[in-house]
Amino acid sequence: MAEQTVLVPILGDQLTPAISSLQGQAKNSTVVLMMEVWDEATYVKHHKQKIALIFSAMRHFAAALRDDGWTVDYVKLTDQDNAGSFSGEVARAIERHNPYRLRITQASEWRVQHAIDEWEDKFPCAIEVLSDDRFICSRSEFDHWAEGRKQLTMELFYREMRKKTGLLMNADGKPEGGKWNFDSENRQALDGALFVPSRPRFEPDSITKEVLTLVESRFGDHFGQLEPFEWPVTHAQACEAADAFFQERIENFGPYQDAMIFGEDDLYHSMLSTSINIGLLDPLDLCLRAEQAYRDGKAPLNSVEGFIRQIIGWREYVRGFYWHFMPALASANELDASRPLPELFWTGDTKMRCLADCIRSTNNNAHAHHIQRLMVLGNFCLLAGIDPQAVQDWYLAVYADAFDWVEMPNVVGMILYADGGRLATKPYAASGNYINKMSNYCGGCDYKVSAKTGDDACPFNPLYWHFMDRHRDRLSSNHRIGRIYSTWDRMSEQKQREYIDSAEKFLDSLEPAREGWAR
Ligand code: FAD
Ligand code: DLZ
Ligand code: SF4
Repeated sequence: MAEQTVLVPILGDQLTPAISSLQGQAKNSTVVLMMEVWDEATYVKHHKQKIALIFSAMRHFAAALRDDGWTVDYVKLTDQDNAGSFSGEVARAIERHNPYRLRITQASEWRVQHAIDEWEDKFPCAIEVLSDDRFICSRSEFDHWAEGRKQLTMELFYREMRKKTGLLMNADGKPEGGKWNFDSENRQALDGALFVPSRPRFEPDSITKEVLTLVESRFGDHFGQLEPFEWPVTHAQACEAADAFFQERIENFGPYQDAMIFGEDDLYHSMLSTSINIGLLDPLDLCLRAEQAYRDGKAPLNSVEGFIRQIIGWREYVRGFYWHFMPALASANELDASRPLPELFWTGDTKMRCLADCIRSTNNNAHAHHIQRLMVLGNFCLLAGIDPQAVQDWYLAVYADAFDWVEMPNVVGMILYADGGRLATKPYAASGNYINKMSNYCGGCDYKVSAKTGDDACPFNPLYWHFMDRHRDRLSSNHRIGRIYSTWDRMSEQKQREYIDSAEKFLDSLEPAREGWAR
């Protein structure tokens, strides 16, 4: 090793060979540091599959770097004097390697970046923090776009990203197909008989098997089923998963994006978020492949535009939004929601068939698809007035693709309206009708979706009006929602009372989660 050593810590979601911290580095003077640390695995008690995914992908990535000629100092969770935190491990590595400089790509999460910001004063070497160029929109670019805007409309941001990337843009500067957004074609319910090709599932190799044993022994009390563990853990596996999506499922991705079928966990979704978020797949590359599928006549525009919008629209937008509003975003609670998260979110023990199925999928796969997270689980949390901190902890803990920067705007802004409407123009509140329209859940449910009040009524029905009634002051002036109050006002006092009483009886029946599930 040359005298002028540079230490390059690579975090668990930076598993990209071209990560900015490695760009331009000479292999003979660089020590890559990778750390399995107790703090990261337990600051919330992540789903077992999530910990296994990160550790296994980290170990495979370290092996690939070594094969490519890099020196990698890999600290395992079980290493005897593991310090348990990023800062502790970096301190030990500095003693071991005596680097003159430490180079790191900005952490994706505020919590971790905050710790990195203290390294300058803590450590004897120079600290260089590089921006994460795997995102299409830089943090400063988002801040510039957001400046002076009261409402940060995703659709407008998305158009800027279309122009910036040229994706689905024509030579005359107009969007392909004459429209920016084909969402109106993407709301079809699914016939349960429709054939859905299953995604590739990856057998654990020896590295993953070792990690699975470690996770079971150290994190056995965390939520979720560990096996079967089938997530891609290498770039090659993630590419295979992406290939299968582009060959078999993207065609139907758009139309059935919001559909839900009991027991069907993937449908036509890409199931690529875990791979994208930890760096195994490049988001822009995926969008280019989606566009190619359209240009080659293999997928319709509504599917391809929808997929691209999720990535260069929503994904980039929530990341910019997160950094723009942190750290205040973490404690935002505009609707003063304070109810504890119910125990059923951890056990799935509920007669509500839609909730039970989404929680089953979450438990089995560390995954639920977007509309389940938004319109079943999220809608429930919004209507029941669950404390935003508890909801954040839950979503962060249970999903394998969950990192603060993407989970928090979706929870605080999109589902809970706790940011006061900066992200969403109105709360995504819905009664049982919506779920009935988009799924086959209600048919086999103990509750009746058609019943509005009473013990056998779908709980979403009275909860919807309870929510509207208790937030009247805040919401009635919202032009997208205000007219709902005319419907409420036209109801008899007795009907209104029945709604409120049914909702309160249901809310009173919810058992709060026992201590120790999330933290
Ligand atoms: P697809 O349906 O195939 O979509 C393609 C890709 O678009 C996804 O892989 C993802 O990268 C991106 N995407 C889609 N919607 C969003 C969105 N709203 N925000 C950011 N990216 C999006 N996604 C995460 O990656 N991590 C999270 O922690 C997370 N938490 C969420 C919490 C809530 C309350 C909600 C409503 C959504 C959340 N999402 C999160 C977004 C979305 O649910 C997941 O990205 C998606 O379900 C992942 O499955 P998929 O790869 O099959 O996605
Ligand atoms: C999620 C996670 C877990 C469970 N464990 C680790 C770990 O031991 N080492 C690591 O480098 N990263 C881990 N991660 C992902 C990190 O939490 C993620 O990289 C940072 O939070 C990014 O800010
Ligand atoms: Fe869910 Fe209500 Fe339908 Fe039951 S009736 S599945 S609780 S929406």
